[in-house]
Amino acid sequence: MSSANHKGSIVAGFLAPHPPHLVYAENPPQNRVKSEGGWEPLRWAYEHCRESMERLKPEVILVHSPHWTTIVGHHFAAVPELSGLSVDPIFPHLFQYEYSMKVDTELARLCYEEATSVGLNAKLMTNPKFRVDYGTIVSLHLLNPKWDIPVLPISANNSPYCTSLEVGQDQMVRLGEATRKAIERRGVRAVLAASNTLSHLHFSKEPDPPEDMSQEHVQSSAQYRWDMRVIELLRQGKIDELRAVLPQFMTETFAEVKSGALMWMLSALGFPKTPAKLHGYGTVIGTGNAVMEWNVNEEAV
Ligand code: 2X7
Ligand code: FE2
Repeated sequence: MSSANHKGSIVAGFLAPHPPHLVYAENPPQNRVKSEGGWEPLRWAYEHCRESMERLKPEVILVHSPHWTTIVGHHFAAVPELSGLSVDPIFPHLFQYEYSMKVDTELARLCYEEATSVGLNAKLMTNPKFRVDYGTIVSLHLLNPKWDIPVLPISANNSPYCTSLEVGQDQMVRLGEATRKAIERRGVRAVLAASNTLSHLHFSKEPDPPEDMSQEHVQSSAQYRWDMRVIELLRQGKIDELRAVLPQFMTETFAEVKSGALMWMLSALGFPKTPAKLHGYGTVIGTGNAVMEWNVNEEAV
């Protein structure tokens, strides 16, 4: 790992959605339940991310997941190794994953320091028996199935749900800035994973079997059009326009980005006006999932 005397940097950011179906469909040894495949276009999109990860050689992956919800404050995992069985509460028949991950606890401490210094309520999560949520695991697995890079899971404080969209998103902007400063102080090459689906209205009845791709389709044309609009803005680097329409997008499509990961990542990247790469888009039980990448610091490779 780089020395703390050397200034660290964010080498890439990924929009890395976490439907458990994608891990289920891949049949990795860690997942106790097996499938006949499915959702290939999205899984191929993640193959491009895996190639980027090989090239970028990050020393840590930070992931912000909406399924680690914390009521008071933004939490940073600060246990050197976390392992156990993670079961998706909604799709236990698809996701029963035996995980084992090394955590960059020093980076957690620096993130905590930086977050509290800008007035955010933050906490270090030090419970060694903590059960890691499926959102964190799915995004991390899909980006790096070898699990050979330390990680830093970050919780989703539910301020956008119990205060207002504006307060919630403002907190994510500050959390992103704090995260960037912590990475610089830590002296590591970091990748950020925003673990978010876009439009989030989904089917109320699951196909049988779940991987029957003849049943997979967009939930509504309006949702699809919203997803395309958001993706196009990101592809063109029109970040100011994106920020202006995000509240309406969140409200009209129940977009999972409301929980803050996308805003956190864009803020940490300095709201890049460079075009994002779209690796792929696809639906999972009707929700809209875009796999995207920002290389804002390519010269650091
Ligand atoms: O958590 C999720 C999700 N965000 C999208 C689709 C399907 C399942 O779980
Ligand atoms: Fe989700």
